[in-house]
Amino acid sequence: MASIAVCPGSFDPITYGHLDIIRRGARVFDEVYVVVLNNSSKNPLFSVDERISLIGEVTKDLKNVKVDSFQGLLVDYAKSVNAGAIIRGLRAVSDFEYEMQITSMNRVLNENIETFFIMTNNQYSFLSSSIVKEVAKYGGKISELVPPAVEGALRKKFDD
Ligand code: COD
Repeated sequence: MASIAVCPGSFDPITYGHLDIIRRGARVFDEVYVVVLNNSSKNPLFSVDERISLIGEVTKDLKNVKVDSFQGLLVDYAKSVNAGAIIRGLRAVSDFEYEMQITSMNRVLNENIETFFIMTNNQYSFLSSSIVKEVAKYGGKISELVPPAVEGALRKKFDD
């Protein structure tokens, strides 16, 4: 039976940190669904369609990665694609409390879906979508933080 995982997030926008987690997850699982979901505590800059399009562009070389979006609970999405695993990234101790909270909640909602954590690559340990947006907003260099397609999309957002 194929091992199927979902890699959920806001991806607003996708960064090299996210991409590293997706690539490494795709080496472990047969199929990985990268799914854009709503995080109720965040106010996104990019629309869901824009985020999906950017993720699709930067993961197009990964043949076992599919990109999708979902309105609702992550565990319901995972069940709909027969995924038995959720992949999350961990950057620092500061991520731990939040990740533990959502992992425990997801387990209460569906005890058959296991969460797996991938430790950040050292070079991306400081990287987040919020930091990238802030640097881009004030015209700073972001070429080492996001793929060229994402850099272009950010420049366009802030130039408009
Ligand atoms: N290095 C490694 N990992 C990274 C890096 C980096 N530099 N940057 C981000 N990551 C990881 C994050 O730790 C996370 O695991 C993943 O990449 C995605 O990050 P974000 O910030 O894009 O996504 P989040 O954390 O906003 O996603 C939260 C969800 C949208 C998944 C969550 O809110 C959710 O599941 N919403 C749906 C409703 C639901 O089911 N709620 C119940 C559970 S609380």
